[in-house]
Amino acid sequence: MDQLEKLVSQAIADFEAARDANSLEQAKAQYLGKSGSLSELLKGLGKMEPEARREAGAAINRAKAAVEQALEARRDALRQAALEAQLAAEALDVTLPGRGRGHGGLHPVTRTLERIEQLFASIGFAVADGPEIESDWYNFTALNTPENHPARSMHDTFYLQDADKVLLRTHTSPVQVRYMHQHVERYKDLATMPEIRIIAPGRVYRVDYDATHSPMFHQIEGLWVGERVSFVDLKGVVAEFLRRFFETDELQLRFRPSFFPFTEPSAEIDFAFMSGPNKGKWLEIAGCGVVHPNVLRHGGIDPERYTGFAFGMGLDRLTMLRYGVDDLRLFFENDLRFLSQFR
Ligand code: 2NM
Repeated sequence: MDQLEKLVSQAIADFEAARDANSLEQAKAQYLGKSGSLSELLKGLGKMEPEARREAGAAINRAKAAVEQALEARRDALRQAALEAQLAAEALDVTLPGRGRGHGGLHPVTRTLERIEQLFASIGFAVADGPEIESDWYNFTALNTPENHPARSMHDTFYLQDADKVLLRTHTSPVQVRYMHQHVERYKDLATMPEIRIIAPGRVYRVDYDATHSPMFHQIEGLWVGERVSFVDLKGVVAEFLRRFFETDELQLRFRPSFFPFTEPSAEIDFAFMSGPNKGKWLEIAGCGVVHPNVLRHGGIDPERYTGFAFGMGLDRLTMLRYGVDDLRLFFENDLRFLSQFR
């Protein structure tokens, strides 16, 4: 059975030569397939004498088992090699540094807002808010703004379509009137009513767009109502606020007479640094005044007994001054190259 031994070693050699599963299966067919050499030998047994057939059959079956075993061994070897190749190709270098996750941060306007809220909280002001979609009554009428005032025109205000005199608020003053109502409602006995000291920050909307105006911007307004509140208190609060906001006592303040429908008298507040790069340059910072009796009345407060002052500032503008930003639009473009500088 020299022939069988040759066949087995040839099979083993062919299997070894197979470089992948596909060629191995092809090599297998030559020996174990339907018309493979071993199958042909087994078919030939039928023509033999019984004695010779038994012997030959046993020998062929041994050879077949040897070939099958070699095949299985080669299959295992190829599988293992394929797995190793895959592992090598997909290897991760666990010692590489991580890519990290970008850090978020508060928007510069939010940072300024939080700072201002803390600052006013420390001198007894609560924070109040209200709807950005306002009625014509709260936004204008309650604030003593007459029908023919330019602020009421389509040109300056975003009115909502198909809604009866509903608009995007043009200032946060409506919040102050709403708050007065709530306050009076809560403390029915006006004799023991505590003073109102609030700031009302938030988004406001006007038809305007250039480097220093955005159709949406942020305002912060303050209101102090009590039995003997006057312009003197207003000056004190504003001066204290500016000194603490800009972290310097080297500030000059100037109140320029002005006009607002909701305050009388009214003023514009300018300030100038007495040192530093902007030394001596007057910068407009706020509008203010003593709350008009009609506004107190609309808020449910007796103007014969109570007085108050109010002021309003642009939060975006305060942020520009604080961080030295020269274009307001940068705050609303959400460009991370800009925003990430404030983290
Ligand atoms: C300003 C300027 C002057 C103001 C008035 C009121 C209210 F509701 F009490 F009447 N709130 N804010 C006011 C006064 C706002 O912004 C430039």
